[in-house]
This record gives sequence, structure tokens and C-alpha cells, in this order.
Amino acid sequence: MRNFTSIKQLGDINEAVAKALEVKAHPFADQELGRNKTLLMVFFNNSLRTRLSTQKAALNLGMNVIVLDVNQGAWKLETERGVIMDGDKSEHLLEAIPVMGSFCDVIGVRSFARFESKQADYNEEILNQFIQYSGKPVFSMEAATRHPLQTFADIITIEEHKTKARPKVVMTWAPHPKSLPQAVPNSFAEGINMTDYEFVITHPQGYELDDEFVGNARVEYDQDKALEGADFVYAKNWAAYKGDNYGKILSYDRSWTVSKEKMALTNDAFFMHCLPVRRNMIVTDEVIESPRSLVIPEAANRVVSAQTVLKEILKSL
Ligand code: AN0
Ligand code: CP
Repeated sequence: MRNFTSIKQLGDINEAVAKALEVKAHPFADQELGRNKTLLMVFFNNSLRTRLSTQKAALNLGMNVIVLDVNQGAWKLETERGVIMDGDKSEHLLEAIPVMGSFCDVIGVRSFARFESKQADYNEEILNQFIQYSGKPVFSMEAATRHPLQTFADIITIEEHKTKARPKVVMTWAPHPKSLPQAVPNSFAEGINMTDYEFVITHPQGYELDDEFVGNARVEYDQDKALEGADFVYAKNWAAYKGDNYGKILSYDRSWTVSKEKMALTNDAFFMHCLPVRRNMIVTDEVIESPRSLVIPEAANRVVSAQTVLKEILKSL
């Protein structure tokens, strides 16, 4: 594997999880693989988990790591071609990318949807320029449409906790005060469609995701009905995708917050969220603090997912 931008690039998901569990059991087994190799992590957006877990994964593989926060200390970057650069942006991405590529062996990029143009976001214009112009393998640390390292960690976590072969997994929209990208729900849906789990997506009318990601999931607009018998509840907010509402907030309805009453409808389900999470908007204190909450082991598995992916990329060098 050279580039990693979608969970689909892992191929068979069961084999990928088996590799991940091997990495988890023996985290320092591949220290030689990354020797004298440098990972550059480029962040256009904030991060806690991705930053720390990917760095830790690279260190476990014996790599050196450089981190660049583009918005803190680097030159302001122009991303559109053909612009007369007489404004506040000092450097063009078309020079910055190959320069960054010349300093490393592998590049991780975080570049969220900007909600300025649906087409630009869904064409992954920033991530694809890194792939095209860096000359190095590139992996996504959450791009405009997907967050595959998160999805891989989510699936590893479900596999570790499921008590039946085909658990019922429910991804539910929940309210949030700011517009958030569809990357996490798109990617989670893409990943769960690679498994044979029962998969239900629930959200208010207007929050339909791109059909490409929904795949074979059942979409249920009644959250209570969707949650019935669930084994895993995966909560996430996202802004509208469809039509002219792209990037807009259509609801702040806190009856969608995952509460004890909502969890009582499930089959004593585990609660999952990628974090960061806004308490008492997405999920109540009680639910996130309950013994059925997997948010911490789920975040911890981000090291395992990043290390498994980085290992495959290093093997391809
Ligand atoms: C981001 C999002 O929803 O895509 C990152 C999640 C991993 N969340 C926020 O910006 C709060
Ligand atoms: N879940 C996740 O990617 O968290 P960060 O945004 O903190 O990296």
C-alpha cells in the first residue's frame, strides 16, 4: 500500500483487523522497518488524538517524526491555482508540497472539508495535490470526505468487544453547535459496509449522506426505532450534505442527544464516539461515563490503526 485515503484500501477487513491485533500484541516488533525513515505530519486543522497516536505509532516503528501546524508559524498558503498572489498569502501549495516532500519519506495530511465548495471538498483537492506533487506516500489524518484511521480504530474496537458474530451497529446523528464535516460518518459507513454487521443509520430529515457511503445501510428517521436492539451506538454530528444545504445546520434538536433513556432502548449497547465530544449535546455525562462507554479504548486503538497502516506503507518503500 502506497497511499491511504480510504478504509477500502485495506482490502479484506477481517485480515486487516488480524494484522492490527498482531501489531497491538507486539508493538515493537517492527522497530527496524522505520529506521532512518522520517514521517512528516501536516496539520491544516486542530488535533489531539491523531497527532499523538500517529506520532506514537511512528515511534513504535522506529521512525523519526516532524510535525507542521500549517496555521501556526508556517507561511499562509494559497491553494487555488492561477490566483494573483497580492493578498495575505505568501506561498503557494504547489511549491510548499514538493518542498515538504523533499524532507521526509512518508506524509500524513489533515485537511478538513472547508464548506466553501462541495465540489472542491468531495474532490479532495488538498489531499490529492499532496498525492500528486509530494513524490512521497501520503496518508489521510482526516481529509474532506473521510477519516480512515479513525474508522479502522472503530472497527478494531467493535471486533474486540462484540459478543455475537453479526452485531447491530447504529450510527446516530446528534446535535452540535457548529457545522462539522461528514468525514467521520462517511468513513464509518464505508467501513461498516465492508463488514457483515447489521447496520442502521439514523438522523433527522435533511441529513442524508452521500449514497456512495450509505451503501447497504438501512436509513431510519426515527431514532428510537433505530436504537432498538442495538449492540453498538456510534454517535456523531455532521452538517447537511444534500443539495444547497451543504455545510448547513438544519437542527439543534437535543431530543437526539444520546441519553440513558435512549440507551435503555438498546441491547445494553456499547457507546462509541471518535472524540472530541461535546457533553450534553452529543451524549450525556451519564452515558459517556458509564461502563458501556468505549470512547477511551476506541481512542487508544488509534495507535494500533495508525501503526498497522504505517507498517504497510513502510513495507512498500
Ligand atoms: C472534527 C469532525 O467532526 O470532523 C474532528 C473529529 C475527529 N470534529 C470537530 O471539529 C469538533
Ligand atoms: N478522533 C480524532 O481524530 O481526534 P483528533 O481530532 O483530536 O485528532
